[in-house]
Parts: sequence; structure tokens; C-alpha cells
Amino acid sequence: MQKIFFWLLLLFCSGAISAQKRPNILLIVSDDHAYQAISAYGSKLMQTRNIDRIAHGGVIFKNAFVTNSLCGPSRAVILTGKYSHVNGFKDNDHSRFDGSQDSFIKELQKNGYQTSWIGKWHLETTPQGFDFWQVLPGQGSYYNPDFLMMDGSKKRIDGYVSNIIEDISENWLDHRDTRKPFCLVIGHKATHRNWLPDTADLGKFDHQSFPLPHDFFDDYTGRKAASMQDMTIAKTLTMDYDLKIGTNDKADIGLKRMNPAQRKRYDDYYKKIADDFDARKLSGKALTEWKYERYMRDYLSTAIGLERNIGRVLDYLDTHGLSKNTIVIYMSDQGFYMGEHGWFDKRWMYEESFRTPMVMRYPGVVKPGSTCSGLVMNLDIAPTLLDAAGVQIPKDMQGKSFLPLLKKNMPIHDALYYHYYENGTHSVSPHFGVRTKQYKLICFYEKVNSWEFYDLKTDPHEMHNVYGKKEYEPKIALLRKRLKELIDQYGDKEALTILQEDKSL
Ligand code: SGN
Ligand code: CA
Repeated sequence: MQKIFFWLLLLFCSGAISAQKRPNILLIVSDDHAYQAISAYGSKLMQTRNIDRIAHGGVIFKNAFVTNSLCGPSRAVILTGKYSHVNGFKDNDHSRFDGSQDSFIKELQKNGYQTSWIGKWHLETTPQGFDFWQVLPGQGSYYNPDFLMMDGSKKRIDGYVSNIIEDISENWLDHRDTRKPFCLVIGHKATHRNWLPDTADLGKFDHQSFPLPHDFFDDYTGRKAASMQDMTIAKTLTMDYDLKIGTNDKADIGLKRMNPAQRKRYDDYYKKIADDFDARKLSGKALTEWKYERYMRDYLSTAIGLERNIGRVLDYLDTHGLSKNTIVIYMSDQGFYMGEHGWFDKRWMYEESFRTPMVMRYPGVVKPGSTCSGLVMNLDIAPTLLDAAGVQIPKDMQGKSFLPLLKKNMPIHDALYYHYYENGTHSVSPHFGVRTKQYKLICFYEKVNSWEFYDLKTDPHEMHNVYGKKEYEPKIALLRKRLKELIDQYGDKEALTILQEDKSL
């Protein structure tokens, strides 16, 4: 009897130990954070010590992309490992996430992981598959934000959003069941428009000047869709909402939620800027340059709060002995424009918005200080994390685990498929396309009907659309073939119909 008990105990303990060995997962997804503003990517704009800490302790992805450069769609792709036309969340205007479908979170939960999502969610419906969640309604607020709670209530929490999301995350980690591995997703609101920094960070970039990107005054020659957008720093950024000048208290720019102390610090800071602005009487190019400087200062000051809180969660892992057995991924939901082509915002299949920053630490598997230049997508996050957790990847997931790429340098994609749908805010025409290491083919439809082709080696900033140029015909034909194959492979019927109806083919 005693012997049986001993063996049973041994069996139980070894089971518990192997369960313990499965890595914890911490996925941090920020909003609209540009790689151009991350020092690990070579940015001179600011030091991002904590994001760099993840990169230095693991790998930096130089070629990580999204399938549809927008907040809700990107999160839906990350969760499901499926393209927007399959998971159903195509754009922010009309989509609601069908939470009954499968996700990597549900698979992890079924396999003994404790799961939670804290912060920005932006998928409209109630999160499913989580042991715990506490999320911002919609875009959420920077100051004293409301949170949606699991019991259906709404709770207002005092403070600045990035700090609060981190506090809730640490509190959840403190109270989790330590017998199980965890998967925590921290969804940050920063650095989304309208870039309201923590009052503690106001003015942190006031002594820094910002050279304009060389393509800031792009005239979009040869790019019809680009010429029709509404996302320029010169014209689209608003004086009150975005640049915080002459703010009328009736305009809801996030100030109404502030308490008197926050409001005083805010007013003290922006009042001086408004007075200085009034005195200068700027117009034309000088006004545009001033707008650019203000945009950069607010954006980067908002990024400081994000950065600091990434540092806090890394410190938490260190002080609780969790760093060694926790995979940490930091990524943005998409890339963002820091004035390139004269823009802010995202949406395009052009590099700045299509590519997203992504760094990953995976002790024991990924060598610290590695660089990965293989093509990966947000579509691959779900299968990769399941692979790392030793959970079978459902066959209908469309992404691929990038662990073979990290472990054996085995490429997982030779070409990437992209499809953007929203036809509204910022007036970007819907489009789909394919990108290989060197070339990019884009088909715009609905708003603008046109094709674009870029040689990224000779034209990395995509200023010269060479679609239709004779010398590129063989390459264009090859990419068109690859595009059709990918459309078939991923089952994008809408794109297939557009291709079939296109007279230029
Ligand atoms: C809001 C912003 C847009 C932004 C979208 C989508 N306007 O509509 O500038 O592109 O969100 O962003 S605002 O006036 O409300 O700030 S996303 O990150 O959710 O996709
Ligand atoms: Ca976003």
C-alpha cells in the first residue's frame, strides 16, 4: 500500500514538474507604436531601454508584418491565427469579433494554462477563453479610464491608463494559481491618437528637435490612392484635438475625465505652448513644420509611459523568479507613420504601416542578441505560442510557427499576403497585395482602381510605382502569379473576384 502511494506521489510530482516546465507567456501588444521610435531598431528619436532589454535578451524581428494594418483586425488575427476574411473582423467600422470561434488562448486554456487579457481589446464583444479579463471599452481613455469588468459592470479607475493596465496585470500575476503556467496578454492603449502623455512626462522632448523625414513633402506622383488619403500632418491633424491648441472644453479630447490636479498640470504645460504659438503667427511650411514638432513631442512623451510600464513588468518577472521560464513578446498592433510621406496613422501596405516592431525573449531557446530577418506575420503568433507550449496547432490556423525559423533558420514564408478593407476614416482605398523580400505588388479597389509595384531594393521608400514599366514586366508577372496562389491558399474569395474582374489582367 505504502509502495503504491509512493509511486503515485512520484507520478503526480513529475507531472506537476513537467507542467511547471511549460513556459509562461507574456504578450504585450501596444497600439500604433512605430519601429521608427524604438532604439533597438536604430531610432535616434528616443531611447526605449526596456523594449531594447527584450531584444537584447532574445531576438529582434526586422521583418515582422501584419495582414491588415488596423487595430481590431490585427488583434483578431493575433488571437485566431487566421486572416480577417476568415475570422470575420475586417475593419473597425462594421466588425464585431465572433468570440465563439477558436483562438490560441482557448487552446492554451484547454491545455492547462491560466489565461488573461488586460487593457486595450477593441474587439467589441465580450472576451472568451480567459480566466480573467479587464478591458477598456473601445479605444479607452488616457486619463481615469473606465474598464469593462467580468461581472458586466463598468469601473472607473483613477490614474493614467498605461500605469493602471500594468497595475492590474501585476495584481493578476500576484493572485494567479502558481501551479499552472500562465498566458497574460497586456494590451496597451499608448501610443494611439490623440497622444495624451502621462502628466509626469509632459515636456520630456521639448529640448529635442526633429528633422523632417526626407519624403515628408511627398507629392504622391504615380500613386493615385496615396494622393487621395486624408492623413497628413499638414492638413488632417487638428489644432485642438491632436495638437491641443485652443481646446474648447466642449470638444471631447479626453480632458473632461481629468481630475483638477491632472488638469492643472495639463493646462500649465499646454497654455505656454498655445501662447508661444499665437505669438509666432505661423503659416504655410513653417506651420506644418511646427505641427510636426508638436506631433513628435506628444507621441514620444506618450511612448515614455508605455516604455516605463514595459520595464515594470520585466522587473516583476525578474523579482519573482519568472524571467527564465517566461516567453516575452513585445509588438505593436501595426506600424505607424512618423511623418514619412507627410503622414501619421497606418492602414497602407507600404512599409511603415505594414511592418510592425516585434521583439521576443525566449530563454534557453533563443540566443540573446539575435536578429531575425526572415519574413513573419502577426498571423504566426498564435501557432508559434501553441508550438512553444507544446499544444497541437489546429489545422485551420493559417499562420505558421516561427520557432523553426528561430531554431534552425528555416524560412516560413517566401511571400506575404495582405488585405486592408476599411473604406472610411483617413480615406485609404481598400487594397490587397503580395510582398516578397524584394518586391511588392498592390491592387487598390473600391475607392481607387489601380495597381502598384515596387522594387524595395532600389526604392525602399516606395516613391516610384513601376507598375506597367516594361523592364519590370517579368517580375510583375511572377508576383501576380504568387498573389493569385496566396489568394487561393488563404481562400480570400472577395480578392479572387476582384482579380477575375480586373480588365488589366
Ligand atoms: C480613430 C482615430 C483614427 C485611427 C482609428 C483607428 N481617430 O478613429 O485616427 O486611425 O481610430 O485606430 S480619432 O479622432 O478617434 O482619434 S485603431 O488603432 O483603432 O485601428
Ligand atoms: Ca492600432
